[in-house]
Amino acid sequence: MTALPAASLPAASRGAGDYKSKVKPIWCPGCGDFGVLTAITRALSDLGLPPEQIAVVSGIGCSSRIPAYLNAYGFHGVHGRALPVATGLKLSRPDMTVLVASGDGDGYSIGGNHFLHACRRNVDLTYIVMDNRVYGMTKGQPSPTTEPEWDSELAPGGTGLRAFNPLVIALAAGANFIARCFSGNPIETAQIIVEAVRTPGFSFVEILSPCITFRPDEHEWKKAVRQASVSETSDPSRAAKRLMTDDGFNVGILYRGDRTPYQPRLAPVPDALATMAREFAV
Ligand SMILES: Cc1ncc(C[n+]2csc(CCOP(=O)(O)OP(=O)(O)O)c2C)c(N)n1
Ligand code: SF4
Repeated sequence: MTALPAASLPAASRGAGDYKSKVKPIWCPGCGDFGVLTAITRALSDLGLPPEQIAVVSGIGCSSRIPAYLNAYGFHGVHGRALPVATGLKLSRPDMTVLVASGDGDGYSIGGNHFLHACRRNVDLTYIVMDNRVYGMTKGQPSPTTEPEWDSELAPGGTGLRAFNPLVIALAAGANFIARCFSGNPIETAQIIVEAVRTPGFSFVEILSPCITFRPDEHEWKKAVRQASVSETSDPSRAAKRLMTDDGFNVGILYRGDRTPYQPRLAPVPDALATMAREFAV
């Protein structure tokens, strides 16, 4: 858990910089995750949320370091387990805005099962996955979104395995908001994160975020990404068709539904627990 957020300024005087912590990122210079950090801080400033009302939960990976760089509550947890932690937090503290940060290895491989059930449960969370199609932190193994033919020292000749499409999976499993962004466009990404947070239910934001160290070929992404030529839809069958025929580089909000978020009524806290909570309150 990272430190308590710094004391709040009045909403009007809070800029994006006020959502950055004093911890300096140790990402490789040029890593796409810098753009994601910029986009998140800008989105939080646009939303005008007090830092003490925000929690950012992550797993393990270069991308999952992001809570430490934000001025908000943070939980840098266990590999692949960010979503269950965030789900518990949101259900017990519905007043908090909860963001979840992950990578394609953390979120789709070891955490893949939690991804399906988080979409299905539709708890009011914003799930940001920094997809670089590789395990960056552990030095370049292929992930579930790596192209089958990607040739590398650790997978000579490529894996030959079909890459999965996280957006289609999210749609089929019940996510209420689905978008794709590019870390090289932090302003547009911030606008989409704002929409994701404002849309009730489980919002999934896939951000193409190059790993310039183990996938230097991803420098080319800036030429490949384009604004989706069609506007968002609330029709799941139209969204599915678009996503199945998409080359993976259309950015924008692709789907927004109107499912009611899952938020069971909280049971009253038993006396003994309430006493303990008072004793340990900070
Ligand atoms: C239980 C467990 N298994 C494996 C690891 C090793 N490990 C750490 S990060 C990581 C992959 C991270 O990849 P990704 O989520 O794509 O993040 P990136 O570093 O690319 O941002 C792995 C396999 C671990 N920390 N814990
Ligand atoms: S290894 Fe890749 S993902 Fe990790 S910090 Fe470096 S560029 Fe970013």
